[in-house]
Amino acid sequence: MKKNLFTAIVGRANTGKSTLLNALLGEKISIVSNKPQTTRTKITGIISKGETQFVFLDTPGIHKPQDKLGSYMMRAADDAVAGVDLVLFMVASGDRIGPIEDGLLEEFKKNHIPAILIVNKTDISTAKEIGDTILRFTAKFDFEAVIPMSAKNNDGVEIVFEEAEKFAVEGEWFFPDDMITDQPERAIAAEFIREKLLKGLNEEIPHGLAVVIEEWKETSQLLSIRAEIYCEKASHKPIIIGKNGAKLKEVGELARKDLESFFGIKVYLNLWVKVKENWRGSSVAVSNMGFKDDEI
Ligand SMILES: Nc1nc2c(ncn2[C@@H]2O[C@H](COP(=O)(O)OP(=O)(O)OP(=O)(O)O)[C@@H](O)[C@H]2O)c(=O)[nH]1
Ligand SMILES: [Mg+2]
Repeated sequence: MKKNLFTAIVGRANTGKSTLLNALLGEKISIVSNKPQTTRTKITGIISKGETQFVFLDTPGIHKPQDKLGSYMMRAADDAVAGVDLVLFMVASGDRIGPIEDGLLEEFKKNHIPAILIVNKTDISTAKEIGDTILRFTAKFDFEAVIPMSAKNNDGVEIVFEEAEKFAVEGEWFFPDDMITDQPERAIAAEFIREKLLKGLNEEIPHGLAVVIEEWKETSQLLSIRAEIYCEKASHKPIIIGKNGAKLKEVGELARKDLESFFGIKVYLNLWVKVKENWRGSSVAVSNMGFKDDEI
């Protein structure tokens, strides 16, 4: 008998939600960085195992939106939570309950959504800290299960499948059994490039970056991609390009390797940097960058 399960992974920024999605999939589909608010939209990971098709939805970390992009991100997270069979509520060991966590737990209660508490980053935490974190959160909400884990070290990930499967519902699968995501190829490519930029640049610049794929040509031997990197300030452009183009070259090399391994074909990557002042504050610009509500 076939079963399926829709699960959203939610929590504040930087707790390790995307790392978990990738660990569940055994493949990198959702980009990861040490900067908060890395994930900007809902990312689907599909795993078909035995009788069950698991559909995990990685979501943008919950935060108080400061601009139109932030509002879009929070709508994407809300939208992912609505209608799922189960929520994986992720905190990092040592986290306290703030307004963000309170708000989410209230939402689960109000909508009667079962939730599993995931306490991540146990590899950098003491047993006492892990225990205290569990006590703090379980005192606030009646979780279906508690899973301490290190998503980064792939430790505890199998238990997520075991616990989540209990909430699977009988029914046909929604996706072909070899499909791992419903993200369009271009969106995946743009994200892989953005990840390398996030890693290579510090603080102020990454939040104002967007990557748009302008050209995509594929032959049997070569995938040729032209992408435009948008930043918000003219002063950011030379930093992204680097001395004699060194930074952009480094980003391009790293992204190309990831793209080649993901798409299984040789990739030619052509990157351009453009300035679009304050695009995150404009609904039209946010939508033009590919963040369209009808796509959530
Ligand atoms: N030590 C440790 N670090 C982790 C673990 N899981 C994730 N990280 C790190 O935490 C940072 C954030 O990880 P992400 O997976 O991008 O977090 P996220 O919750 O998706 O973040 P947003 O998309 O910004 O909401 C990265 O530097 C990860 O490498 C873990 O189990 N242990
Ligand atoms: Mg993320």
